[in-house]
Amino acid sequence: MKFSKICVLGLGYIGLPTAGTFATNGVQVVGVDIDLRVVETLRHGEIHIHEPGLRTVVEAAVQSGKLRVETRPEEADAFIIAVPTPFYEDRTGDYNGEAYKLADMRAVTSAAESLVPHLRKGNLVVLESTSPPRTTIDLIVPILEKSGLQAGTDFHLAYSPERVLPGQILRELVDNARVIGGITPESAQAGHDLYAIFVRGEIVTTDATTAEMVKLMENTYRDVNIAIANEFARLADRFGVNVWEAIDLANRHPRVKILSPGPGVGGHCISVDPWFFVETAPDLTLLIYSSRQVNDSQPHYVLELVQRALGSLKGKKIAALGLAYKPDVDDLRESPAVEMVHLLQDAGAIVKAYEPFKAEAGLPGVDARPTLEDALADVDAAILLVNHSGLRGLTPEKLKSLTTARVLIDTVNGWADRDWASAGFKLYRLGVGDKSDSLIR
Ligand code: SAJ
Repeated sequence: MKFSKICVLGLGYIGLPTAGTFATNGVQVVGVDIDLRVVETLRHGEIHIHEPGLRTVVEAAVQSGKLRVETRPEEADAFIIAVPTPFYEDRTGDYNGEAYKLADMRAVTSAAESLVPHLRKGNLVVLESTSPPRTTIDLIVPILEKSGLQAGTDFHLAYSPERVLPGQILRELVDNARVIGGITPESAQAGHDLYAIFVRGEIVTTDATTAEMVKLMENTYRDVNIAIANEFARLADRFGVNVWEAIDLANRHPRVKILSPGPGVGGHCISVDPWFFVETAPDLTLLIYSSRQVNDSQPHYVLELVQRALGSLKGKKIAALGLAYKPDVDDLRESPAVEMVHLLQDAGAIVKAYEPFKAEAGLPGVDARPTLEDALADVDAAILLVNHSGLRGLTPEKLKSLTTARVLIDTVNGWADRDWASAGFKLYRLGVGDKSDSLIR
C-alpha cells in the first residue's frame, strides 16, 4: 500500500515524534491535537515537551511544509491514533474488596469518532495508544463502522504499540522492533507498509489482540521486576545489607537481571498499564496486583526512612531534589518524587523542591524553586529523589558550599562512593541498613 498523506491524532510524547519522523521521511502529515495551546505552540515552531532532538525534527518537518498542525482530522490515506489512556482518578473497580484502577478510554473513543466522517475505502487506521486487551476489536471497530464501511473489508485496521523510552524516543522509534497487529492479515500488511517508511528495526505482524497484550506484558514485566527490587531494598534494610551491592553481585549470575529500587514507579506507562490487565481479569492477576501495591507504597516506605533519619518532620525544612518521574526527563506525570513531596508536607515538613529539567514546575501545592542554590539554602536536610545526571554528580564540597543541611537522604543510589562523613554530612540511603553502613565504611 502507498501512503502519501497521513493524519496523526494526538501530538504528545508519541504522536509528535511519530508525526515529525513521517514528515522528515517525505510523507505529507497532518498532526491533530484538540488542545489549542499545543497547536499554537507547534505552529510557532516551538514544542511543548522536552525530548532530546525533537525540536530539530519538528522544526525541519514544519519548515519543509510536510507537517501541518490542525485541531481536526481530515481525509488521508492512513490515520494513527496516539492519544493518552490514563486511568480514572475518581472511580475504581472492586474485586473481593480490593480496589483496582479503571482505564479511561474517553480520548481514544473521541479520537476514533472524529475520524468517522473522513474515513474512505482503502484507508488504514492504526491505534497506538496503550489499551486493555480487545480494545481494537470491541471498542474501535463498532465506532469506525458508523461510517458505513466495514472494518477489514472496506478499510484496514491495526494495533501497533509504541515501545519507545522517553529520553530516547527518536532513536528508538526508528531502531526498535515494531509489532503490528491487524484485524486481518491484510490490515497487518498495510500497517507493515506504513511503518516500513522509517522503521529500521524488525517489523513483525500478528493479530490485533496479541499486539495489545504484548505491549501490556512488556510494561507489566518491568513493573513486577521493579517491585521485587523495591522489596529487596526493604529486606536489605531489615537485615543490615547494602541492597545496591547485593544487586550488583546477584546480577553477575548469567541469568539474573535485577532492576533498581527507588522511591516508586512513575510515568504514564509502567504505573498504569498493569492495571489494564487487572481491570479486565482481576481473578487472574494476583502477582501483577501485588506488584502494583508494592510500587505504589514505596513512597510511604521512603517516608519512614526520612523519619528514621530526622525524627519528627514537624517544622523540618527539607530540600527535595528532582521532581521528574525518572532521570534526565522533564515529565512530572505520575511522579513518585512529587508524591514524596506531598507526603513529606503531610508529615509536617516544609519542603522546597528543585527540578533541573523544569525549573518552573508549576505544580499546585509544591514550592518549586528555580535554582539548586535556592532550594538548598537554609534547610535541615536534602533528599535526592531522581537520579538526574546533574544531581548525582554533586560532590560533598559542592553541596557544603550550597547548604546548611547536614543530613542527606539518597533514594536512588546517586550519591554512593563519596566521603560525605569527612565533609560533615550524615548520608542515609534507601536499601542500606545502619548495620551495613558500618560494615562498608
Ligand atoms: N524505575 C525504577 N527502577 C528501575 C527502572 C525504572 O524504579 O530499575 C522507575 C523509573 O524511575 C520510573 C518508572 O520506573 O519512575 C518507569 O521508568 P522506565 O524507564 O522503566 O519506563 P518508562 O515508563 O519511561 O517507559 C516504559 C518503557 N517500557 C519498558 O521498558 C518495558 C518504554 O519502552 C515504553 O515505550 C514506555 O514505558 C511506554 O510508553 O509504555
